[in-house]
Amino acid sequence: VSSTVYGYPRQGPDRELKKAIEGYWKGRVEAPALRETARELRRDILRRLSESGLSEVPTGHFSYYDHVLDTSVMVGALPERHRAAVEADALDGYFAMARGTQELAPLEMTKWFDTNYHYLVPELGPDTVFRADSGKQLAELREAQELGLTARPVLLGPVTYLLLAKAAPGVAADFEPLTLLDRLLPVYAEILADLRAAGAAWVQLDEPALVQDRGPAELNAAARAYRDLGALTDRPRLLVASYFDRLGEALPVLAKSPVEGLALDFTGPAAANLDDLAAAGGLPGKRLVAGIVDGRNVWINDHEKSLAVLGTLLGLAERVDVAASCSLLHVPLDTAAEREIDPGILRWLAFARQKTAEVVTLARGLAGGTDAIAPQLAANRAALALRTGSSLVHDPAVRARAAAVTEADGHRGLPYPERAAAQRARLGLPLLPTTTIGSFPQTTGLRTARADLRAGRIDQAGYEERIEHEIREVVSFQEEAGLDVLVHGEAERNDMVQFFAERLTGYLATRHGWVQSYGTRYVRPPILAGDISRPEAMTVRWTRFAQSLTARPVKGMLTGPVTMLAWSFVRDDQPLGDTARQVALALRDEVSDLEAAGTSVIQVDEPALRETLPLRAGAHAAYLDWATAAFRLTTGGVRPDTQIHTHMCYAEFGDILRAIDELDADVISLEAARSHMQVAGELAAAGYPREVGPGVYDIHSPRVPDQAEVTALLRTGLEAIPAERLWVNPDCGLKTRGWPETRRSLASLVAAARSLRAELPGSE
Ligand code: THG
Ligand code: ZN
Repeated sequence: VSSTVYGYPRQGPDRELKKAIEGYWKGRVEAPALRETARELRRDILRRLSESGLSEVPTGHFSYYDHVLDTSVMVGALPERHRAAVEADALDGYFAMARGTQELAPLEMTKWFDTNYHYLVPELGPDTVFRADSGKQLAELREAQELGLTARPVLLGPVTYLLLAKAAPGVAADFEPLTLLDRLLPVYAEILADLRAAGAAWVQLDEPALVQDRGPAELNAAARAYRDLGALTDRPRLLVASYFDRLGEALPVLAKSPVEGLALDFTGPAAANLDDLAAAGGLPGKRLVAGIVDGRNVWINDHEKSLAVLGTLLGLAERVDVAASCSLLHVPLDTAAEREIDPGILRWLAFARQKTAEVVTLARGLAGGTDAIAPQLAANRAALALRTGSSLVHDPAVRARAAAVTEADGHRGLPYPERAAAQRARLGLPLLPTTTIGSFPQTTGLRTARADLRAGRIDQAGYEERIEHEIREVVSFQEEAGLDVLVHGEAERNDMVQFFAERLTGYLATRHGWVQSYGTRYVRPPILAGDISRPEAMTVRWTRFAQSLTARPVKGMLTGPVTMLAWSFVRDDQPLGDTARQVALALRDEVSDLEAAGTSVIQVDEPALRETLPLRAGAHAAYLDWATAAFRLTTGGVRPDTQIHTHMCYAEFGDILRAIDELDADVISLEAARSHMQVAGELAAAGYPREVGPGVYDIHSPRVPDQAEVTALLRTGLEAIPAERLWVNPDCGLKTRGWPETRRSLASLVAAARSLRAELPGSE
């Protein structure tokens, strides 16, 4: 029984990789120094994995930015526009594809399945010519071999690579990348031959796209791909890996293929793989790698349960090995770095380093019986008991309150048309009211103030003075700019999830728990550890302060329950819907306190509502039910004349239009500028009856729109949404932007709204 993992956090204990890459971009680090930092970090990972007793280490999973982009490089699928840059300098060309340049747009970025990692979307077309470039894979394999380790190169598989791709600019949008499979397979064949020549006994091909609902054409492509690759004579043994859900219809396809091994996920919803595998007659003659340690959450494994599953699997394959369910990229590095979390609690948490040790223990237990791992089993049992018995986990008052929630709690007192009339009377806004999404530029001064407070260089009073000053500036700027509904700017917030997590009981925050979000950007997802309650109001103080400075309405700003779950590590000991309900009740109290403090407009952001949609359509309805119920529980208790806003980023709303309607928010703002208001049309076509603010400029770029451009977008918006229900706002929050472009962009926005208002009937 061997033990392995598929990937490991790349950034280093102190995010050395981020610092080296960003230093390189700024010209402060030379290319050789960056390469050396990366090499050292890879060597550290290999040493650490082998010291933990892992029998087979993965290679090739390292990345300067993203492993899907690395795959595009490996198969030579570079966008035409970047080819010259790549030929001039491979590293600079690579970063040009990832981030763009003054002249050239980068590749599009999107979510890696239902995780919080983002990958760069391959751009393909009928003219794409693939060409094998095994260089990176070979170099990383050699590094492991030089340390004397048994290494297994990990590659993104050809089917998933094509399924993640989209039509390149200028190619018909209905082009199907999967039609390129026959051209791509010979390139994989060449790379496999190179890896075998270099001494790789096994190569892993990751095919997570096969855990999604796939039709006959796609399943056929998978069958063909692995029949053809399996038929090659000059190749290593092949391990086809799936993760994030059950393999379903693709399981018999891969089981019948000539590949020597399958890696399956046996955690969460993917635990269904066990029954599916038994029903399919197992994997006779094949190697099964069992992903039994959850690779994307932070709880310790239940060893006795896992050994029972592994024991059953022994009868279903020729050989069974133990692994984490997916790459450990999605969890932080090491719990030992968390000095501020109670040591008793740390014992029930496992980050990448601890998960690797769990995999090794389970492999030993499977091979040698429970006697072989008696001390580890005892420690595991004790730690699990600590968690079950913890007072952080169980709060009877929270449970009682959640159990007493009624259907009526999730419904506003009056239907939307009557609420809208009451809100119109209370707020007295003009047609096409202008507002922003919530955050204003987070200046280095603000970040320094937060760091100074932490380090004790300034005291709480000094910090609050700094925040007050910032809010005064932001409010007076918005008044001068002529915005109608103001915000306080969120100067006091670091991250829109972390800020609330730090103020709610039952949540744990980490100091060093960085997880890659995209490229050199990281987040520290907080941990939903126990029953959630709110000891005191979280946002009222600064909202009230901002409101005291102006006669115009200031929006209260909250992060919604679905996003709080999506960007945290969630409990695995109760259904997600139960956790969402507890978070919703805490937020409901905040909404109520804001309302009592005189706030007339309250925004509850749900940018993650779409991105958390389950991978398989069969699970969508249940998810959307608890998700919309949690939002309505958060907002359902307010008076009819309190206006509830929500905001969502990202533009693919097609799958969730019904859910957006069921939120019953009075106003929704959405990302729309890059798609030229397309979502306004989609919402209107779906009969959406309430107010909409399709973003009129893209805040992800420093580009400043002029008044004519905003006016044109608003006219498009007005074709879909009547003026009485159309709001004017940017695409998203402004915290990543600078002040100069923010001033000019908002000036265009207000000027466009005013000039259009003057044209509309019923305006004075
Ligand atoms: N908060 C959280 N999760 C998220 C987002 C968020 N997931 C999805 C999306 N937004 C990811 N986007 C980003 C954007 C910027 C950064 C990270 C994720 C970022 N991070 C800083 C860095 O790496 O330097 C660190 C920020 C910090 O100090 O906390 O800039 O908004 N939870
Ligand atoms: Zn947004």
